[in-house]
Amino acid sequence: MTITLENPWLQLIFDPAESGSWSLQGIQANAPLIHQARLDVRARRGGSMPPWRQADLSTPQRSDSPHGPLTWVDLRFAPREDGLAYRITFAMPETQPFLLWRIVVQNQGSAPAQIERLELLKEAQVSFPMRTGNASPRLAFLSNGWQSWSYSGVYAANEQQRRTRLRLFQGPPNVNPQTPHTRRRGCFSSDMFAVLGDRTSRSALLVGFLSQRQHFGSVEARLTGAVPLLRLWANGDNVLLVPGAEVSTDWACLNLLHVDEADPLGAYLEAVAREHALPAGQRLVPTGWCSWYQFFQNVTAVDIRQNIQALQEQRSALPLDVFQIDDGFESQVGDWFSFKATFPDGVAPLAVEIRCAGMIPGLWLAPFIVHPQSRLMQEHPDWLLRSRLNRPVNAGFLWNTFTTALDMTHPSAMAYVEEVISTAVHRWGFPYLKLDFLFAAALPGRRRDPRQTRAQVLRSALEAVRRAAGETTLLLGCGCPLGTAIGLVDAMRISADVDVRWTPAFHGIRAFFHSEPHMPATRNALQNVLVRAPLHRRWWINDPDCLLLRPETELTLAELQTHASVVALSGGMLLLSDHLPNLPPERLRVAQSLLPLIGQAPRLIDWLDAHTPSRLRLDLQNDSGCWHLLALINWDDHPREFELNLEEYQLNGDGEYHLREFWSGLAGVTHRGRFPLGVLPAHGTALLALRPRQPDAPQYLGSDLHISQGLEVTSWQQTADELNFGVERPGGVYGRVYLHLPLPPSQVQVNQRPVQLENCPEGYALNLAVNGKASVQLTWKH
Ligand code: 9PG
Repeated sequence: MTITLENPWLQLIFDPAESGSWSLQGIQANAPLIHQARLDVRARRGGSMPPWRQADLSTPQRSDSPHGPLTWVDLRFAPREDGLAYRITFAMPETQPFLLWRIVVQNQGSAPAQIERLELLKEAQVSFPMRTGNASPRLAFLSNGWQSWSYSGVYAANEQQRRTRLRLFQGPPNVNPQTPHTRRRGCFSSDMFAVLGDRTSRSALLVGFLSQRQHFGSVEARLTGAVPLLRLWANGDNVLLVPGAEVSTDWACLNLLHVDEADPLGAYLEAVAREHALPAGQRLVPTGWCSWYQFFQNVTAVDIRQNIQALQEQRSALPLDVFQIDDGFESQVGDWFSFKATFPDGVAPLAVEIRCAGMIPGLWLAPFIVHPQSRLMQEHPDWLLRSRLNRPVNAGFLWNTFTTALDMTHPSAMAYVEEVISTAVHRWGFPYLKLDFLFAAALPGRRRDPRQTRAQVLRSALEAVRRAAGETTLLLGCGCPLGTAIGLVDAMRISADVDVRWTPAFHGIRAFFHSEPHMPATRNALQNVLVRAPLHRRWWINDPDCLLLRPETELTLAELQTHASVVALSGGMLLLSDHLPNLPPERLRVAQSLLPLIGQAPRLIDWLDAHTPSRLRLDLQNDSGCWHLLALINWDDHPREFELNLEEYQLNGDGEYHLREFWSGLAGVTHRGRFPLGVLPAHGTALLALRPRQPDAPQYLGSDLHISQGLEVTSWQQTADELNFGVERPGGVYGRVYLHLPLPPSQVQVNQRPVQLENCPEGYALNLAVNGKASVQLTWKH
């Protein structure tokens, strides 16, 4: 007897009496097909999956869930020879375009079992519809990295996955050891979720987990053969399942999507948010200053004070919310209660000063990682996470040494971490914590409690951190395996560190490190900021890391403009990290032009077509009208000529648009949906505001005041003989706004003083002195 579960998007078919495999078919045209999908539980010295015909099958039932009503069936299997009995549940939501399923395993035997992997797709075949006239599908795979810094990006089927050549150094922090990273062409892996898509038919499927509370999830794709193969499994970590105990995987999810829809990952990302019962109304996206990328570990209390003072004095010009002290105040990573000589009074007095300067005090802590020279290491060897050889585990080569980690199942280690967190928040006065190197809690090793998976250990450690910090403290995760922190942190670093360089280097050596995918480098940071932009405001607030503005970096002006454009359009936080007393006004102006933050994530138009998205689109509106903010990024290492093609942004090219580029001031009107942009420098960006041309009405065309070229307009009122509008931006600056006016006005006033309009190719330009605000009035005599 065949069983089917169905919703308007999908049909699940399996025949328990037959093969023990299932298939999933899209109901809408052009959908891919998943077939020969099997499940399995891999245990050490374990048995194998019994035939499905021995399963006890429930009749389909309906129930409510966070994902709306769903229909589900259970298959219950009698215990196999190793005592493991399991239940597989398939659930089909009625109003969501995906299938959910999970495996629950119970040890009904008399001996403990060790679970290696819970395979939710042991090996499934995928086929994409062929478009007539097209040869083979052109497959692409979106890989999500394990933690904040781990490379995320899209690969074409004939490529090799990017991986570190420094396994011993970069592996422990950045790579989930249970997610294979091979050099074989066409073999790709991903953490928590992945997308396999076809660039020809524009259809794709997402597989992944709705949470990472129980296990880390891995995805693998083999695109080498005639039929693409997909695997999805929960990392069992060989933990003990004692007699009588039960373990369930997080829900696996399979979602069919269309590559060119406005929000292709939205259905999945929002399901994940619902699964964690995240509140819908989210906090504002914070702005701030961070000490790391200017001072690194050499930071002193004097540096901190100089920058607090600079921000206090420039409050109106640079209104940042958070002032965050980064790594370098503690006497050693791990020894959080003693300070370096350069912080003679610790950090509590600085928190007071930050508050007095009108900002929120923020502090960096790395609660789970341990420096080998710390007292913590000497005094509490029993708190350390150890390898099978009983040596402290390698947590990676950081701060020029091999580091190690705490065993967070050790109650005393956990108590220490809780004390550190609660002291920082409640005694030192920091309501904002950047919690770094969080992967350290989830490294493989022998733990005091051998029953907990690495994901469970990290989750309970983060829960303890949240309890110690209190509900209202803003927690920013960093170096953190992503899924496990959802619902426990307010914000998350989603990228590698930025750097004063575009590509990675180490002690001045560039060539060898050039292709390192997870190392600090502005290129590596921007890669993940874009690929992971859709997570913003769904799972947390995205932190794209600091924007470095000082001229002393090795970054070109074009690279700085790309960095600023990507940070602004990503919608995430804005953090600065320059010594502010030395920052030249023209560089400060770049930061000012990003305030207030846009706050909303862009569409990544070519997300499945390019390694790094190069075409971003935001649709904005306010009193001045609706406009499109488009970015076109030249990721090439050499200058290149570009032409804007509106079709490539899914915009209708029939009408005419006013266009203005923010960085260069290039302006004009599109012709048949196109506009020549000239040569973009290597790593440069064209950032365009486009407004549909309305020849008969006054129109705002843009300005050099705000990167969005429109959000600076706070009011816009128009009558037959008058136009009044206001602009706002921090600080006192001179700016230029551009207008289209069907008739020249008889009078123009700025802040009630008469001024002159200038003619310019796109219409009229108006010079403005803005001191926080300016109001503009144009009048016409009829
Ligand atoms: C403080 C820094 C900053 C930074 C964090 C984190 O691969 N690595 O060698 C590597 C070193 C440092 C690092 C990330 C990776 O930076 O992201 O913002 O807080 O720690 O030590």
